[in-house]
Amino acid sequence: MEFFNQTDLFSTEEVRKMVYDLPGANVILFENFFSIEESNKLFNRLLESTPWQQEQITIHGQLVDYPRLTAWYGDINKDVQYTNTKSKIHLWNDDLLFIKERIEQEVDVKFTRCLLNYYRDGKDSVDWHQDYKSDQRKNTVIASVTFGATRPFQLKHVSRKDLDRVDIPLAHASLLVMQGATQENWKHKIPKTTKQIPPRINLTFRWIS
Ligand SMILES: O=C(O)CCC(=O)C(=O)O
Repeated sequence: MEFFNQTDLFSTEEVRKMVYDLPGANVILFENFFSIEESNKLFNRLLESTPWQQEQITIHGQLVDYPRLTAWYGDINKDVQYTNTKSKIHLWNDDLLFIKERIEQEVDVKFTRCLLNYYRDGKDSVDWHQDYKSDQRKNTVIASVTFGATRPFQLKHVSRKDLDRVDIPLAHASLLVMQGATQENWKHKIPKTTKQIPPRINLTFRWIS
C-alpha cells in the first residue's frame, strides 16, 4: 500500500522534532523519522509477515475480542499470558531490528520488547491506559512508531482535571517517545472513528528486564 506518492515526498521528507510541554511528562514527536519509501515498504512487510493474533479479555463473564490485532517480539522466545489469550514473544526479525536500531541512535536505551498493534480500520482502537506495571511507571521509556493511517493519540492526566486533554496526530513514518514519569502521570488512548480510513500499524518498543 502506498501512503504517499512521489510529489508528496518533497514536502514531507524533513524530520521535524516537537517537544510537548506537559506537567509530569516527557513527550517528544519526530515526524518523518523514517523516509516515506522505507515506511511504505515496512508497512507492507509487517502487515504480511507478522503472525497477528486476536487477543480476548473477559468482560462481565463474556469473552470479548480486543478491537485490534497484536503481536509481541523481543530478545527471548517465550510464551506469555497478559490477557485471556496465550501468546508468544517472537524473536526479533530483520525489519524490527532495523527499526529498533534506528530508534536506539536517537534514544539511549536498548529495547528488549516490542508490541505491534494492527488497527484494521476506524473501528479498531485502544482505550485509556498506562503502559508498564504500576510500580515501574515512575521512570520508563516507550518509543512508538506509526506506519499507515494517521490517528490521534490522546493523552489525559490521571488526576488533574484542570489540564486539557492533548491530541497528537501520529502520522505515517513518525516516532513518539514517552519518557520519565509520563506513564505514571498520564493515560493514553487511540479513539475509534466512523470515518473511512486506511489501516495503521503501531509498534511500541519497551524496556522490560
Ligand atoms: O497505537 C498507538 O499509537 C498506541 C498503542 C498503545 O497505547 C499501546 O500499545 O500500549
